[in-house]
Amino acid sequence: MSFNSSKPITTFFFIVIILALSLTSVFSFSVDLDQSLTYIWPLPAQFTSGNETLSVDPELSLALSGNGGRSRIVKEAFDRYKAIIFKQTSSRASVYKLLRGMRSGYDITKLSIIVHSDSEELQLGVDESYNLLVVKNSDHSIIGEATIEANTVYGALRGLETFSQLCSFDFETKSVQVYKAPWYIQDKPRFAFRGLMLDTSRHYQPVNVIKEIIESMSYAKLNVLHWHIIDEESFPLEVPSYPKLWQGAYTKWERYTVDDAYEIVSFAKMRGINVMAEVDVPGHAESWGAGYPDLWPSPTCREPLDVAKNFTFDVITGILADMRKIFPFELFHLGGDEVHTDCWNSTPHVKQWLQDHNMTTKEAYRYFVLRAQEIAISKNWTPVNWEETFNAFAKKLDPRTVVHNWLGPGVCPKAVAKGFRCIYSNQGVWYLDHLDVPWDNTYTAEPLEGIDEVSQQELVIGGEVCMWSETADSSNVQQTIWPRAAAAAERLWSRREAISSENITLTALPRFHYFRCLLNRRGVQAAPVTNFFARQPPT
Ligand code: CP6
Repeated sequence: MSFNSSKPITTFFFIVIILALSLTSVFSFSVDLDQSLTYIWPLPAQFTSGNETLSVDPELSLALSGNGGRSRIVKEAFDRYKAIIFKQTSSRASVYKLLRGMRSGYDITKLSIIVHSDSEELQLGVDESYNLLVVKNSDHSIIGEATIEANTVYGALRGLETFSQLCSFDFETKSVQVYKAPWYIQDKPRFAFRGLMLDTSRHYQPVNVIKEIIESMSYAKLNVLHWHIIDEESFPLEVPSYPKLWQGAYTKWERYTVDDAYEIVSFAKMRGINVMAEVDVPGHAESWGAGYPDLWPSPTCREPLDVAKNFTFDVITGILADMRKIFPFELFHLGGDEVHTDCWNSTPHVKQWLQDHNMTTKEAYRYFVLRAQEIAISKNWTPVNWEETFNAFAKKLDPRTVVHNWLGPGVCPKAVAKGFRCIYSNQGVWYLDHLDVPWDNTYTAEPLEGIDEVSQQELVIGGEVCMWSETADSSNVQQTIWPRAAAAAERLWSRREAISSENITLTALPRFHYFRCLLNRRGVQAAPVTNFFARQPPT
């Protein structure tokens, strides 16, 4: 499928950018500290800038063309970004313009967006590349003003985000300016999977809060919301096939209807973000028994789910059938972590079943995981598991399984050596509820650490920061996610050479700080960068 290939954009426009990039001697990945108003986060793959300042018309118009030229996704994104860019511009700007006797005194009055493909399919590896050019509007210029060119609408969204970060409000002229123009930017992500996990079982998160989180993810170019919907503490999701399951919610208000879930998925798609749902079996599922106590091996052994009953797998089949209608993303997370099987052995009917099937509890764990995987695969999903399943029985795991790291940094090198794909989430640095982890540890964590072969590196599809919510609800979730999620976001988007671990106080910290403030300006409750050395006043 063409949208999956990362073939370069081949048009006249592309050639102009290549020329600009190769002719300019300032091909810099480092950032000048004195140019504090044009920071971009995450850093684009390639860019050059100049030393002109351009003004942007608050009535900036959109010229959308190409096969994707009728895309509602792009049009709505343009409107959102326009509101962000001109937030501080007076609604009387056009009056000022008249008073100053200008017809159009602005350097940039139009944003052209060219989208080559009309496919809006959003899957892993979708082409998110874009070219962005911001030059002065002049009668002699063939390619004037601001232009974004992308293969897909999702590339256009990433380009819009970058364009919005180039625009800053100037408090002298009370207008929006682009500093350091002309800009030539060629950008694409380093990893296809750039995730944030949100746990809605330990604390319920209202739908609006989930949407705010998704919106803020798009600012950092994160592209997967891993929705850890259900766990042992609560079962908030409506499952029509087994309508008593959401009796496991904390209260009848702390629930998601099927319509809520649809709304979250479509809200995310409008921002180029996939939703990977998780049903964590068999170890994190006690709440399922509130509605269906038969899923518990016994009233005193409520977890792991009863491996001895077909009913358990009927319920999993029903849940996955209902969820398949909501979640179109090809990856589906089946958990599989922290399975403590002791009480299977001390429950008479389970013990009998183990004997009848000649299984140890470890083998029964494997049997459970593989049977759940088969259900997901039969629904055309690719299963993802936390790393314990790989650690316990790599040889028996379906080779399509994506191994999700969390226990320290070690498993991805082992998994990719065996041909599995892997997602990096080392808990020591990428678990956001570990508040004592300084931002630079999050930033310098490297998903490809310990993997030298290129063919194996390619199996690491990306990484994910995790927001476990034992200690976070809607009152503090955003300030726990941000700013450290942004540190991981740059690691996952930008070229490894461009964001080396050396000198980050010079190359990353000022931009990181600036991005944190940008989040605040956009209404995201991002916490201060705590281990920031003395903040320099702007000069
Ligand atoms: N819940 C589930 C959790 C954790 C995991 N799975 C977890 C374990 C240790 C830490 C943080 C979170 N709360 N379902 C592990 C993947 Cl330190």
